[in-house]
Amino acid sequence: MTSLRWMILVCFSLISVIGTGESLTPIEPSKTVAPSSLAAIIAGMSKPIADLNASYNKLLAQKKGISCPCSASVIQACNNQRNLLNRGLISCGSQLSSANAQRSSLQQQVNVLNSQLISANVQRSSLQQQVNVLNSQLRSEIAQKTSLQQQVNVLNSQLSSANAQIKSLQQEVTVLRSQLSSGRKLPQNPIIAKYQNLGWPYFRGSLYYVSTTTANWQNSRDDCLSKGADLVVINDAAENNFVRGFQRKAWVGLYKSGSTWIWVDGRILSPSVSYWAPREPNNVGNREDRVELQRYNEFNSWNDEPWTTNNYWICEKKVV
Ligand SMILES: [Ca+2]
Ligand SMILES: [Ca+2]
Repeated sequence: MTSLRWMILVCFSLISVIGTGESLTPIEPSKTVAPSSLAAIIAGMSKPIADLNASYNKLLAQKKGISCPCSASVIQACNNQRNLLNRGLISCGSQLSSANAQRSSLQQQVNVLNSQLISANVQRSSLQQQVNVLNSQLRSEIAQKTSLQQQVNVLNSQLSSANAQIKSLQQEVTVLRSQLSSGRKLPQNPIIAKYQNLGWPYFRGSLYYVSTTTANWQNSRDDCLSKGADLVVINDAAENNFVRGFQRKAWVGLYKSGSTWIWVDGRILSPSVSYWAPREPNNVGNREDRVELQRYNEFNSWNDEPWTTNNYWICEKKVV
């Protein structure tokens, strides 16, 4: 009986050692155990013993599971593969180092190119500024050329008129010479006669025309030129009084070039032969660059006026 109880205790101890995880209540040895109690204890051991067997079988299964299933040839193959992979790894490392070196070199090239790009942009900016300056100069020169061309056109127009007058005078000279050589009495100047017949009044060597319509300064002058004359040049007080007698607010042949007043025959206005109205010329709007006979009832009668104003006009044709 005592040995049986010790066997049970050993079993309990084994269960604890192999770690079934189940806890059993240890049975203290007793010197006085009744046979019925012992039978009950044995009966109560059935389940722990069954559990113990299950744990044993489980451990056996685990032991089989952790045993190496690989043969030597498989291990050798694995080692070969590992060596192969290691060599590949070394090769990759070498390529990586080479690629890093190339990347570093390329980065340096990129830095150099960026530096060159910055320098090129600075040069481009400088060149653009020079281009802007040159364009500005070009526009200014074109404007000057246009202005000069306009002046040339005016001068050409004056030249044409002068040439026409010269030709007319030459014809008159030819006629007069012919008459002189024939000993005939000189008739009245045919030019004076011709224009007086057209209604042009004569005054001290000039013939005059007063328009019956109005036009701007340039068109007025063009009309005079087409008649073999030009806008009137007022040479003195007597002539100023004469043209005032027409009682017309009319253009005369005086215009401004820059800040200088010039007559259409090219002479600069003399301050001593100027008959400006009070507070004139006042250049209103900074665009009054032509002269009209405005206050014709007053001796000081001139006014500066924009060339676009429509006025009557007075032509003068010198014949002496
Ligand atoms: Ca005159
Ligand atoms: Ca004025």
